[in-house]
Amino acid sequence: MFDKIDHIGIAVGDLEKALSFYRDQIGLVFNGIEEIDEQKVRVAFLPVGESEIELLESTDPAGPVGKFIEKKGEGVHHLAFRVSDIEDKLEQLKEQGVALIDEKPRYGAGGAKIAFLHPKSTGGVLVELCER
Ligand code: CMX
Repeated sequence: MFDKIDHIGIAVGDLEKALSFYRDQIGLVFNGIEEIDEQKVRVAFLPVGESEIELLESTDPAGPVGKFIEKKGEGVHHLAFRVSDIEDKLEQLKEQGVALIDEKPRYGAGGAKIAFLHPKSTGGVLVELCER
């Protein structure tokens, strides 16, 4: 059903500081920064193997990442699975009783279609479906 881990999202207080570890110290390739107004975040993607690390810096304390950092501090924020036919997957999961945050996909970083599942259905992990 899920093809692979597309990316792991990490909430950070300061993108530049986080890059000094992920890019400069452990040497991951840095593919640039994108601001996603709708999500109130600035993100940096760093591919590693078949997946990517997504560093998320909040641009608004009231946004989802700002609220997460205020409550839990910096750390792993979400796990994104690559899927095909995201609309079908959302429909199937809904029929199985999984709590969806997004009933319909929206557009995320890099123009991907994304949708979130609620952590109350996933063992406390914010899960994203991602179709590229
Ligand atoms: N991981 C695990 N649990 C999380 C979480 C996360 N990232 N974010 C929130 N939660 C938990 C909270 O701890 C809380 O649990 P309890 O009810 O047990 O206390 C519950 O979810 C509700 O959280 P909240 O702080 O009250 O926050 P909201 O209800 O306002 O929103 C959520 C929570 C998940 C619906 C919201 O953050 C959301 O819509 N997230 C999806 C969008 C997002 O994260 N975008 C940024 C990513 C950008 C990108 O990759 O494109």
